[in-house]
Amino acid sequence: MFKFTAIALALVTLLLTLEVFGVRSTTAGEKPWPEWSTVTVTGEGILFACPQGDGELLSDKGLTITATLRTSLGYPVAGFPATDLWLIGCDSGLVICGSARPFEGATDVNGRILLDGRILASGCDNTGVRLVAQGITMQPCLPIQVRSADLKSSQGGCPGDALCPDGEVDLADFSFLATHYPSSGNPGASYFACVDFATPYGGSLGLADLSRFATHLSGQHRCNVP
Ligand SMILES: [Ca+2]
Ligand SMILES: [Ca+2]
Repeated sequence: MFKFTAIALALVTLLLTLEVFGVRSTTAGEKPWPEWSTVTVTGEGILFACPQGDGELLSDKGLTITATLRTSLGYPVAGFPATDLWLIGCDSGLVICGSARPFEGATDVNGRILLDGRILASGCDNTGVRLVAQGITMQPCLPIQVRSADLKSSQGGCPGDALCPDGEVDLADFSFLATHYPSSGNPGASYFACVDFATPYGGSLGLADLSRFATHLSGQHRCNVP
């Protein structure tokens, strides 16, 4: 009897210690809480995206996102699947392709995960991106600008530099790029950052921007994820 009581007391003490030091892993179904979770990135950069999913990787630009997810009580969310994580534009400029999920793996016992992947998106957002975990938007806005090859629609469209992507890289997108591409027929083309798809960035568009776009136009790239 004494032995049983001693073991029970030891177990209770151990559990209390784990609770106090926050090493308890959560049970399945607990949600990450933005105020206790952290999201960081190794730097800043500009990422080219395509709704088909063959844009640039974060790591192509030397970027890795580290997320540490914790519950409303501050406990780590272990085993949280990366398929429940995705990025949105901080200024709502990106249209994410269906239920596309760019990341793989799961959080470790500390609720931590390193993220690399491509963004399956249309649109453009030069203000940055935020991580979303099971529909819950995390903070802060990370300094990663995203520019997709799909910015305009061939069905109806929209005027000037307004963006109205339709999920497909098509001639409407090419026509829009051409309005900002300097040429003998368009020497005074104005710079527009959302079509500046490749290095060097800034100043005016160049062959690298046109070439990158062209490979996605010729392949008839579109959002195929329902
Ligand atoms: Ca389009
Ligand atoms: Ca460029």
